[in-house]
Amino acid sequence: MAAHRLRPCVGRLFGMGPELGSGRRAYSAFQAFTEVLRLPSKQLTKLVFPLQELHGHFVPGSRPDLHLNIFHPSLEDIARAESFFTASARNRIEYLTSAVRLDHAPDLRRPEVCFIGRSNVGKSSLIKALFSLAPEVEVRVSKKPGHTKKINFYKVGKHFTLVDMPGYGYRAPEDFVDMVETYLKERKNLMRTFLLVDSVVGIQKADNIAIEMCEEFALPYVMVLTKIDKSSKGHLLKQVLQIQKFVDTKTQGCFPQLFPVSAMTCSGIHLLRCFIADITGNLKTTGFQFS
Ligand SMILES: Nc1nc2c(ncn2[C@@H]2O[C@H](COP(=O)(O)OP(=O)(O)O)[C@@H](O)[C@H]2O)c(=O)[nH]1
Ligand SMILES: [Mg+2]
Repeated sequence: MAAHRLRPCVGRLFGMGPELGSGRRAYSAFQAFTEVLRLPSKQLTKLVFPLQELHGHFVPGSRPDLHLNIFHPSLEDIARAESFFTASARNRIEYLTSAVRLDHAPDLRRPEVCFIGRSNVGKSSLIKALFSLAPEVEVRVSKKPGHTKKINFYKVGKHFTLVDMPGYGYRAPEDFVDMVETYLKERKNLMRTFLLVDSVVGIQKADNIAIEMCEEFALPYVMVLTKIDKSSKGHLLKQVLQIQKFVDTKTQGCFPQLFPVSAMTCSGIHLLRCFIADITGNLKTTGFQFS
């Protein structure tokens, strides 16, 4: 299936030639933050802080309203966060179980974060990219794209659980509302919902289902913009500004800072790992100006 074809964080990185962008060495090269730290600063910013890099492309003095520094951890904090996502005998990262209804969900004391979004927005690919330091984890993808009908739970050591929700929109399972709505409304250990929006097309009608749910249940949620490698810089800038405006003017519970990512180039993945480790209470970064 399509998601299998996408090897996270490979290729097109920094516009590399094919000899660098493919092959095993390149595949592993930027997974580990120690390698990232060796990059020249411009490339490091592009990989680790994609929003900041985009911001640098605005005409000086135009003051676009992007929030860049609400969560802005140090490189040391990002490196620390990585340990939570690195599988070892003492930090087991694994697929736990699937559920079709909340009463089938594991009763967990650990904090939980979940990922929701339209079918094909890139949920499974993002989860794979987040888990690229734990390559044994089997990220469940449905045989046909957009057909994830179950809520999938992944255990990240003793620290937190990451939850992949069924996609909505095109061919969404009929009982989607039952499943997702009940989960969002009633899951006691849910710390944050990550709402994925495709950066190529921006917020679509179907995305409003999830946005309205999060707003209605007063959930704290975060907008993650996927597939940022696919657009030209100009197109991406336009979309990001539009989405930022939407968040600023139309939402209450949405975290004001956007998280652009690419599962393909690994852009934004290290920062997102750090944010997850932080909001689940594991990291205690100095990255928040306020929370
Ligand atoms: N170029 C690019 N393609 C992506 C990215 N993330 C996902 N895709 C592709 O988008 C399609 C849907 O991805 P998938 O993760 O299965 O979406 P899901 O239905 O939300 O789980 C697949 O063909 C992926 O290869 C990305 O960051 N960049
Ligand atoms: Mg999926």
